[in-house]
Order: sequence, then C-alpha cells, then structure tokens
Amino acid sequence: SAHAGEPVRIGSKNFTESVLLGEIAVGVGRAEGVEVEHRRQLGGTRILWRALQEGSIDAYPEYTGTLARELLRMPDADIDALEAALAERGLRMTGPLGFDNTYALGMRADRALELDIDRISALASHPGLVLGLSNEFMQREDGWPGLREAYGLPQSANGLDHDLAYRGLESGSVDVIDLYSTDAEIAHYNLVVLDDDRRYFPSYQAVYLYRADVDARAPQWSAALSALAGTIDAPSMRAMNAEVKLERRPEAAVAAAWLGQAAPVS
Ligand code: PBE
Repeated sequence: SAHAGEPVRIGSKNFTESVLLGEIAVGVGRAEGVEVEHRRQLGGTRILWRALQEGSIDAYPEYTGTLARELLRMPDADIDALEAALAERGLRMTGPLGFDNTYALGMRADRALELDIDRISALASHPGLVLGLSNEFMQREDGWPGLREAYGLPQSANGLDHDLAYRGLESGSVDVIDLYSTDAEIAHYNLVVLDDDRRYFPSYQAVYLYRADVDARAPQWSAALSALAGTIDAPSMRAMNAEVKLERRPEAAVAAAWLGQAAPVS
C-alpha cells in the first residue's frame, strides 16, 4: 500500500456509475487538498475487491448486496455484520450514499405488452425469448444461475457487454437483458423493468469501501467520503448517469458539477 505523502488511489469498475463515483471521490479530495489518483475502469467486481485487499487501490465504490451475496458470501448480513466482516480484513465502509442500484430484468415496452409480461415469473411460459445478460451477471452468486433456479426459467442465456445489451434490445436481437436500476437507458429506450416477484435480488445500496489505513494517511479524505453518506439520491444518480451516457459529458465534469465545483482541467 501507499505511504504518507503519496496520492491516495480510488478505483472504479467498468461501468459509468462506478466511474462517476470515482470522480466524486477525486473531487472531494480536491476540495480537501488531498491528491487522489483515479484508476478508472479497472475491471469487474472481483478485480476491484482484490485490488483493495492487496492495497493497489485504497478505496472504490461498491454495493451492499454485492458485498453480502457475491464477495463476503453472507447473504443475510445487515450493515453492522458487513462492517464487522470488513473490519476483519482491514477494510471500512462509508454509510450508504443514498441510493440503491439493483439488478433487474428488462424488456422493450412494446414487446412486453405484446407478450403480456410484467414480472420475472412470467418469463417461464415464454421459452423462446432470447436472454442477453452482462458477462459478470452470468457468473455471479446473485446472478443468472441462481435467478434461473429461483424462477425455474427454461431459457439459456448469452453473455454480453452491458453497454451493448441496450443496442441488442433496440435492434431486436435480444428480448430480455439485465438492467442496473439507475441506468439512464431505462427511460430513454422506454423499457419495462420486470417485477422481481420472488424477491430474488437483495438491496444494493451504494457505499465506498476503503482501507482502514486511509484514516491515518488521509483522514480528511476518508472523512469527506464518509460525509457523502445520504447525499446522493436515485434521481440524482440517474441524472448524472444520463449526462454521461446520453449527452456524452465527461464523468469528471459531471461529478464536479454535482459537487458544486468548477470543471477540472485535465
Ligand atoms: N450493481 C448492479 C452491480 C452491477 C449492477 C450495481 C449492484 C455491481 O456493480 O455490483
């Protein structure tokens, strides 16, 4: 891990919201006079989790359901239990930032209406539907294998890049994809989010995870990250995601604007 005087390092996963939350962590550092380096889009969840434990990054944005189901394998853990399990690994977690970003299944509204599908259990009676699911979702503990079993679904699924999935829906090459509930594309493409009628998915409250040694090395930064708890609601996060994904503004500029800072020069 880094030493006093070296910049602290935030990592992000390879999707827009994670990069935005990384840039917000850079922005709060800037406001506190702490130099923060952003290792953008390092990879999927497991890569970030390993990087944090090895100390090649000091912090990254994560989700409580991902911690409970996929990383710590404590499916019934509440926030206190998660914090205790993190502490054993020399890690800390901020309070929930204020929004949930859950996995969900989605379809084009016209197709869902035509087939009269509004819930995941209804997919069971349409074995011919083509499912295109993000690569990480295909393999996760809280992903496709468990979902398929929980609902007794007859389809098989293909893995694809999450950003390409929306285009597949648009073109009609896939019928059903996994969505992230704060994705800007849901409203933009007029998609229907299928009701998780068997309550398969847990809640995924956004938090920052960080190495406990940051409290000594850059206490202003970890305090500023912790002060973000409760400040980002779902409409705000969705709006930031939309600015990047639909209006193509740089994440750093969107994050700075949300923080009330002047756009960074880079
Ligand atoms: N999520 C939902 C996943 C991806 C989609 C944000 C909880 C995660 O990054 O763990």
